Amino acid sequence: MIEKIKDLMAEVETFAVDTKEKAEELRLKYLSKKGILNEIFAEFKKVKPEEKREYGQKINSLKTLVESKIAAAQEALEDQLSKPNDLDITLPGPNHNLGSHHPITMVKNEIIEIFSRLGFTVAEGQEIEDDYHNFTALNFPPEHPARDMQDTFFIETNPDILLRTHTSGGQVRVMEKQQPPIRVLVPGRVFRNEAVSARSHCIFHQIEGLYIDKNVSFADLKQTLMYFAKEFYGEKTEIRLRPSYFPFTEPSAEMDVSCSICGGKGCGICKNSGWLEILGCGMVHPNVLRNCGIDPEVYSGFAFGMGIERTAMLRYGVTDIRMFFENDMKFLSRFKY
Ligand code: 2NM
Repeated sequence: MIEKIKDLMAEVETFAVDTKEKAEELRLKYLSKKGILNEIFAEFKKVKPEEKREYGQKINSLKTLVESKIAAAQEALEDQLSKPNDLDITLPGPNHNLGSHHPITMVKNEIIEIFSRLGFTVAEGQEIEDDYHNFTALNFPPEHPARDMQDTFFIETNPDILLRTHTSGGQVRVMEKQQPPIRVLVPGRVFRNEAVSARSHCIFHQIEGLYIDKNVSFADLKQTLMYFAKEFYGEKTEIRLRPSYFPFTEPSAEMDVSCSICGGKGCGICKNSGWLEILGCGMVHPNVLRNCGIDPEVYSGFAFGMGIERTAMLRYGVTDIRMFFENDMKFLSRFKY
C-alpha cells in the first residue's frame, strides 16, 4: 500500500492541469465519493493499529497534494481569465513622447511653402564650397574683405576650399546647369568666422531665392517680396525698400516690414522704429549672369536672401540666437504642436 501511494503521488505530480476541465478531471479521479482517496481510506481501516500512524501521514500528504494542485491551477486559470476584463479600452493610451520639427526647420518650410506657390523649387547646394562658387563667380573682387580669414573659414592646407559664407554658390551651380526661366530657392547652413553672441553665431541658416527670365524687372522683385511679406507676416504688413550694396546685385536693397508685434506703432522688438529689417535683395549683376553662362543682354533677374534664425527670432520672440543650437529640451518643446 505504501508503494501504491508513492506511485499515485508521482502521477498527481506530473498531471498537467492547464484547463478547467483537467482540474475537474483530477478532482473527480481523487476527491469524489468514488474517487481514489476514498478507496484508500477504506483500505486504511484494515491497516494494523501500529502501522496506522505511518499510513495516515502518507494518505494525508497525497490528499494535500491533490487539493493544492487543483487550487493552484484554479488560481492561475482565473488570473488568465480575469485579465481581459481589466482592459478598459476607453482609457487614454500611454503617453508616447513624440518629437517635433526644430523651429528653424518649421520657419524654413513655411518660407519654401509660400514661394513654391509662385513656382519656386528647392536646390540644396553644398556646405563645403570652392572660392570660385562662393566669391569669384558672384562678382566679389579679389581683395574683397569677406574673403579675409577673419570672416571666412578656409581649409588650412587648401585655401581654395572653404565653408560657404552664404548659399549663393548653390544658385551659381543651378545657373551653370540650367538656362532660364529659373525660379529656385536655396536653403541651408552657412558659416562665418565671427564671435558668438546673443545676436550672431558662427553657424546659421539662410534661405536665398533667384528668379531669372526675359524682362524681369525691379517691379517683379517688389511684387514677389511683398506677396511673401503679407503671407508670412500677415495681410496688413507693409514693406519698405532701402538702397544697399551687395557685390552680386545692382541695384541692391534691404527690405523692412512693418513691425508685426506692434503693427508699426513702435515697440521693444522694432526698437521703436515701427520697422523690422528682414532681407537683402537686388537685381542680379550682369557679371554674375555672364560668369554662369547666361546672356545678360537677353535675360535679367532678381535675387534675395534672409537669415532663418533672425526670421524665427522675430516670429517666436526668441532673444538669444544661441538657443537654436543648444538643443535644450525646455526650449524645443515650446515648438510642439
Ligand atoms: C542676398 C541679398 C541679395 C543673392 C544673389 C544671388 C545670386 F546667386 F543670384 F547672385 N544669390 N543670392 C543675394 C542677393 C543674396 O542675401 C542677403
